[in-house]
Amino acid sequence: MQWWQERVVYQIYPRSFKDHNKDGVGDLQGIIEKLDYLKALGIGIIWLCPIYCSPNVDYGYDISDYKNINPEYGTMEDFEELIEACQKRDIFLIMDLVINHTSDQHPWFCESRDPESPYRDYYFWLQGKDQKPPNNWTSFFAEDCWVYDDRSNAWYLHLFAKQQPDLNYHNPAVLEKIKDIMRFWLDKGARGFRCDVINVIYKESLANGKRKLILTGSEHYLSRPGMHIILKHLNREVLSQYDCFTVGETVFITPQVARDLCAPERNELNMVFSFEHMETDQYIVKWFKRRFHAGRLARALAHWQKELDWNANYLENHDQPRSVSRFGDDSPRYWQSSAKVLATLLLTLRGTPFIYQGEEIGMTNFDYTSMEQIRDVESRNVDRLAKKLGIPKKIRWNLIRKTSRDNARTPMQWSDEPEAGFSGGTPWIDVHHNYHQIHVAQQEKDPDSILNYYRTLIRLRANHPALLSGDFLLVEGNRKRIVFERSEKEEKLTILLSFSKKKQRVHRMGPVLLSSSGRLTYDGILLPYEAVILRGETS
Ligand code: ISL
Ligand code: CA
Repeated sequence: MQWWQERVVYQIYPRSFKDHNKDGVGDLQGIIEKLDYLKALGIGIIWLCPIYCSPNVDYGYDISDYKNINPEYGTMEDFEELIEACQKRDIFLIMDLVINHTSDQHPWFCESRDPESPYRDYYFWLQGKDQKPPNNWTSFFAEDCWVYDDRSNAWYLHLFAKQQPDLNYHNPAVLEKIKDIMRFWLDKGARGFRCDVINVIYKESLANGKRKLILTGSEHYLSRPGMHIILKHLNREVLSQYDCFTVGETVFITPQVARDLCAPERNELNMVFSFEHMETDQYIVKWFKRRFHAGRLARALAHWQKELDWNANYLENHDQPRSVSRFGDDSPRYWQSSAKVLATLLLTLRGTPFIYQGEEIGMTNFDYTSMEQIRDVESRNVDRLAKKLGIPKKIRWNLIRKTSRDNARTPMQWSDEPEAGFSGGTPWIDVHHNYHQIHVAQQEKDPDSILNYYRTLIRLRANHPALLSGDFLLVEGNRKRIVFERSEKEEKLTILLSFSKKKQRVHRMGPVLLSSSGRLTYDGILLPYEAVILRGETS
């Protein structure tokens, strides 16, 4: 096995993790402060969301300088100290590689607004017809894909926010710059990259797209052959020279393309994040939620377990609502038990587990009451669009509440001190009021806490070949429970997960390796929201 298969990854959204200098914004020194906490959790890799200079329209995903640290987060010396502090604890660090677009404040883009500039072709500058944009594409963030620029007398393309112009990979100079940036961070000691929306980087054509409810035009840039060529190039020229790994964020990806991207002999990426399981509580698009159904989740997960040899497993990230609020039950009665069920699921699937900050203490969706508290550009755009369509305020708010990316971006709840111990100042985004009940300090003390359960699971995964490298087999997946097996030579484990508020009879036998309720024997009755791992059961 590779080190990136054995280790567990922890994702940090630096802005909301830990504020060291008390200015309300999380920072690199804050992360250093918490490395021992992460070590004790048992993780082996940190994925750091973007920490580069950024005007923060999309909080770091709009980069204005790829080789410097956003002063809000610290300095390059802080970064070097962080790398060293990680190395001391045998923790590897991977960076976020955001190369589909830059910020509109990036010098390349500023220059490119001049039609004569050598940077002109770094982006897509096109003439429209009759005051209309060059094509009919629509963006990921509920707005048009083109902005007209007076100075340039032309339109530029942006698949995300207006302030995130897309880079043009038909221009070889762009790729050279990206290679240089990658080497820069790898030379500083980074051990790889999470590659932002990597399967949209190559625009094969700029022709009109088939009209669709979302992402009109995407057939011209989703997973095109040109993407494979670029990734092979980056791998050959840069990545293969280092002991590092990549995980691609791949939107609307099919298993076939994912297999191609990850096939060792093709030398492109090592793993991908797929989204099918995140869509199991949605109608068509994320803004229309339907009731969660564990059977659908099980089938989506099993589908990818079967199709790929190795998965990047996750239930949360900085773009998604909190899993306990979404797939579990965040009411006081079932909050703890359902969070443990989800923890068991995440840590016992075949693949590399990715834990998102706060997931390990069961943090929940925000309790905000108004749009004023929302910081996310996507949510603001969606609200604006919905308003334009005449959708009443109450319905709009309901939509935002369930789907906003800010659900995952409330400050990490460290203690019940003011501002959840996140900051001594006023946080850039409101803290959840439930921090008095849900916080790290309390869970450190409580042997039955979600946090301590995560620690146990991570240890278990490291010590059981069946969990590390065993085959996966879905036995059962329905509204009430998910049952699957992991097996490797002599060892076979059966994982029973209840998604029900009622007890249920599930006939399985074998000694208990771990149960979320703490019991040591299993009598055929699964308790409400209980997780049980049994030894040696054959199906
Ligand atoms: O956020 C989403 C669902 O809520 C996705 O549509 C998301 O925009 C998509 O997965 C791409 O995400 C990545 O690139 C974006 C950035 O805003 C996200 O934070 C990042 O994870 C643009 O860089
Ligand atoms: Ca700070």
